[in-house]
Amino acid sequence: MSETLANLLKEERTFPPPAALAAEANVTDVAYQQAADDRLAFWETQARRLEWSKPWDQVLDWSNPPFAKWFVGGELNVAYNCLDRHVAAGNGDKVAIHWEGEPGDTRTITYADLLTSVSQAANYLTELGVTAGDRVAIYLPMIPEAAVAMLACARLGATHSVVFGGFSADSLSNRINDATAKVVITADGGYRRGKPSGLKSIVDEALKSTPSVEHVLVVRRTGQEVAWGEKDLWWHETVEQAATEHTAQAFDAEHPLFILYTSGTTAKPKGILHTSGGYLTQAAFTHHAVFDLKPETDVYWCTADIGWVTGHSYIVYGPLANGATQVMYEGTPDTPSKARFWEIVDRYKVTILYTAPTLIRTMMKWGADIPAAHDLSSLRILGSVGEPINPEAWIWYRETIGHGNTPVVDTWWQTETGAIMISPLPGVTATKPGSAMTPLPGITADVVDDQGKSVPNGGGGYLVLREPWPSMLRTIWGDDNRFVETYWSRFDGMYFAGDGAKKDDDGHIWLLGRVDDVMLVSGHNISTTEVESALVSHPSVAEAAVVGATDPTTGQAIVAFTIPRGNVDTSGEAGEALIQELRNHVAKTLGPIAKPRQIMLVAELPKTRSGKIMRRLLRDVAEHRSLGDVTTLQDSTVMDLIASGMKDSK
Ligand code: 6R9
Repeated sequence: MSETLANLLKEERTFPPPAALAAEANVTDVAYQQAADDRLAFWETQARRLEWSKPWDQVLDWSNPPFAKWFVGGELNVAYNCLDRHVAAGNGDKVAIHWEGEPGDTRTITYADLLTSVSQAANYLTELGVTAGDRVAIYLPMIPEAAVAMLACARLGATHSVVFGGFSADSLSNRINDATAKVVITADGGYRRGKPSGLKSIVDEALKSTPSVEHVLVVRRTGQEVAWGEKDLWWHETVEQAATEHTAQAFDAEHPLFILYTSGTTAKPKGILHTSGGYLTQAAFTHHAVFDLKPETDVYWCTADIGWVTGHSYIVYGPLANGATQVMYEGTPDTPSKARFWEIVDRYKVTILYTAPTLIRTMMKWGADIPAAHDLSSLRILGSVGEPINPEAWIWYRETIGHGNTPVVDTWWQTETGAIMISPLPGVTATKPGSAMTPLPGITADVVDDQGKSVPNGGGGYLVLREPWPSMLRTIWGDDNRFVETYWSRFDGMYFAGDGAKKDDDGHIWLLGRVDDVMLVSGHNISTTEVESALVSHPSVAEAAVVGATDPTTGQAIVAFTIPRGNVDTSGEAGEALIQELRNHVAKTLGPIAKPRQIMLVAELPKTRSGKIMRRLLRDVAEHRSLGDVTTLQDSTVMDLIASGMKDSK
């Protein structure tokens, strides 16, 4: 970048940890020192959180970078670590999952129950011929069987590939074929927005072009009519009839655990491969440290879908390895009413909530009176993941949901990193709204310039990771070259995350969005995140997405798509006045260079199923092009709405 990424937004507020929480915190600042003194010894200590059948001979083999091996020679079973050992320790009756379906049905599942179900699934998958190293595709709604299926695969050493329920038949068959999956585990359907959605019908469509699939296991969730073929088997007639005892076998620390596809910007999704020992070590450590999890008393709730990496690491593997009690919810936050989340927090007395900025901003749009009508006093830690959280959304989260004294941990990581990398520690860090703050103990992150040189405090550039970490991706499934190309070729000897970032004057890290999204306006690099945060800091704005559109005079010009808060009048002249006010507000906050050329008031933004704004599609709209690939879009009607609004405003 000619000039560094813009360093425009100044945030002066800081929030130290509550004294009582700090006094009892799982992890203190000593951990940073220990990890700095001897990083590998630090990770060895963390690996001892798990039960290994055979200890490792070497912590890290980095003799063939970027292909890492962690805990070389060690053996363990991932599912055993998530289930059997808790039951063996006398915690079988402890609730693992308080599950709530969207229609209001509930299930309470103890660790012993979960072990039984996973053993049955492992036994039946074995009967179907699934053995260690085989791939199994999982295409399920947010029902307990999703976790059961993943853990049953882990138990057998079969590699799971979870595909978001709701991805198209095409996306599903591409992923099945790339991994040559032998079995697909699905359901007749699931509940979303008050209606049963079909899943089995999409699998049927996908299976027209997936020669590797031998069997389809179908969970009955909605009871809807489904077509039935010779590969199809009902879960309740097979798995639920299988033997309830299963002895887990240990696998090598580097045994493949799962593949998870990220779409990125290119057409062909990347199958990110994670392995066993290092992955589970870091998932368990970070869940313990970042959420300060007290397994005896906490009730933890991560609102992510299991089809996102967040669901893998922070619904299934991290929390269960730590013996947590958690809530799992099937549906959307506005069904049957916009109070659904707060009813759940109140009902189960949730203490730790982990959600995404998109949801926080949606709640802001709906208004503070909805959460205010519920008792949220049980909450003690709030987490955020998936996108940069705008400072105003951060403050709103802390004030409105966290009754003004609950630490907010903004956690930066990726499918590729497997677990949280940059985040405050709730008992240690004095947080700044909008900053992910510092790398966790044992992690070496940095911000570098074009040449790969570390930028000084106050500077901006590219986020990199300098040293391998236990839960790092091991490769892209079937494509080592692409793994090296994508992540390890931009800067010598460093992992390139693809995110822009800056260091503030204290050296704290601020994420600025994907580098592909950075705008170049009259020779200045301006980050989408900073302009979006400036917009969200206006009291009339709930959410904003900003893109650079080609402009004859400035090269690129800023075009903003803005969702007003619920109570704001946007009709006719009032709308026009608001747009002018917002343009001036951005210019005043960030400087005239960042003043948007155009602001559109919209009702929705295009998002992926994991809630990330798809700026690529907005760029297509802003530049009057036909839309690119929309298959990962959560709701495809959104784009028609936005595109027609765009024409009207011209
Ligand atoms: C866990 C997850 C990864 C990308 C990542 C970055 C963005 C995630 C963030 C964040 C700013 C945070 N991202 N967390 N940006 N602050 N706290 O989201 O994985 O779906 O692979 O996405 O998400 O751009 O590179 P994944």
